[in-house]
Amino acid sequence: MLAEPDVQKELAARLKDHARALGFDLVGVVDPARSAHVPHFRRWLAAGLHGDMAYLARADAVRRRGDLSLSLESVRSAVVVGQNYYVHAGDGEPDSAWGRASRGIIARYARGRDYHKVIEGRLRALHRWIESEAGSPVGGRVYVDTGPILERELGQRAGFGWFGKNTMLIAPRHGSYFFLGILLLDLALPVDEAFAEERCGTCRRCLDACPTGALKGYDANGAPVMDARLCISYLTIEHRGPIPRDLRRPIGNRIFGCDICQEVCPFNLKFAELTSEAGYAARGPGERPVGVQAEAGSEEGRHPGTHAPSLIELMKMTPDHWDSFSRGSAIRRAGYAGFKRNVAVAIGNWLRQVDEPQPEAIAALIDALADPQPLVRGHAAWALSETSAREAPQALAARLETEVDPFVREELVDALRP
Ligand code: B12
Ligand code: SF4
Ligand code: SF4
Repeated sequence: MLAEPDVQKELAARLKDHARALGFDLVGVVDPARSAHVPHFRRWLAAGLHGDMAYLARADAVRRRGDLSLSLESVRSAVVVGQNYYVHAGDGEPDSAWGRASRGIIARYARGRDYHKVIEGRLRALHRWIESEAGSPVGGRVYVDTGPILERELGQRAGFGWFGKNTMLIAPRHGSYFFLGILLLDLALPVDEAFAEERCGTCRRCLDACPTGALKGYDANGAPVMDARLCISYLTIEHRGPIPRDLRRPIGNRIFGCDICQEVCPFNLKFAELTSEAGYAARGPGERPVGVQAEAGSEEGRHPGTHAPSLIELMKMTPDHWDSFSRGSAIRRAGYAGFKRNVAVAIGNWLRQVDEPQPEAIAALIDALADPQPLVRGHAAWALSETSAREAPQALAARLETEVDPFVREELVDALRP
């Protein structure tokens, strides 16, 4: 008969095999000891670097980040998983919208099915498996970016990798294109060794490539710092209001999220491999993500998909088309107005670069001046001001005559300035 520690060791080994069979690429177990990174997190909040992500700063949520037992009182271990999501256009190019300013770039993590759904379901299956192995109920709780947990710190403690200067957790033989998920358990398991090295060395490619200067390098404690208020991912997904004017141009044609600081990272250039998860693949026009069901009675099929979508078509999306485009996808988080705001900015950045007239794009922007959402109207005004189209000043002036929203008026006045 095996001694108790051997039984636990054997269970942990089988649990890891089972997690891999469920589609996870990385798996480790950590002690639910108090977080060592919470003081850094508090300093980050105190400096206001989280922008308007108020949910991060809630006092109870900050306390829970420091102490996993506030999320599961009886927690005795945490299983940490990582799942590769690397996808590219499939035509041999790393990204088919690179260098095609009339197309939008959607960050890789959001081109297919919403990862929260995929990973949550698998972690629940892992939990059920543990209960069946234990022969009795085991308390457990699942998190995938769905609660106040410092997931990257747990990933580092599980031995996955180190914090790069781009603030990503980087696994030495995988790179950083992986999601994290956590299963808290009321079951003691042998823990893995934390990843103790830092492998960026003198490299600073991500710092140099970030178009907005959001990455600030390591601080005196060895923690990488990001000013999220400048990050394109924050601006195009989390931020609810207008995009600050000076940040609109650097966004280029990135309409949801940003992968630049991962694209330039030598660990991704060398090790990134396509994910085996079919659900994460980009979708063609009108397609739903793999695994997402059609909604009865809803209008399907009227969107350009996530594979280098045409900005003009995105700009013309109605709320119904948006509903079908974003269903079952992480893209939904931006909301209809936020997403169209991003598309308007990208169109402005495209039209600034081209000499040939683009009547369809101009017409879509002029229509957007009458959008019910002030956020969309305001950014459409900015986008028109970035063009040399003859119709633009007339359309802007006409809108100014009837516009009542103060933000949109300000944008219109600014756009009309010579
Ligand atoms: C808020 C958030 C964002 C914000 C802020 C990002 C940031 N860098 O802080 C925004 C909207 C910008 C964002 C963007 C993205 N995100 Co995000 N995001 C989160 C979320 C919900 C919380 C992160 C957080 O608390 N940030 C605050 C900082 C202070 O904490 P931290 O990043 O966890 O880690 C810090 C400390 O641990 C500390 N630290 C590191 N080493 C040391 C050493 C010492 C001694 C000390 C004291 C501290 C210390 O420094 C780290 C960075 O500042 C997590 C999910 C989660 N619950 O953790 C996902 C998460 C971090 N995001 C993820 C992803 C995929 C992205 C994007 C790639 C999406 C995209 N393509 O657009 C980008 C990447 C941008 C980037 N370079 O980070 C993944 C990252 C996976 C990975 N391999 O790292 C996560 C884990 C979601 C998931 N479940 O998979 N995100
Ligand atoms: S995700 Fe983009 S904007 Fe944000 S830090 Fe990385 S390169 Fe900069
Ligand atoms: S690009 Fe260089 S500095 Fe940045 S995370 Fe990758 S290895 Fe580190």
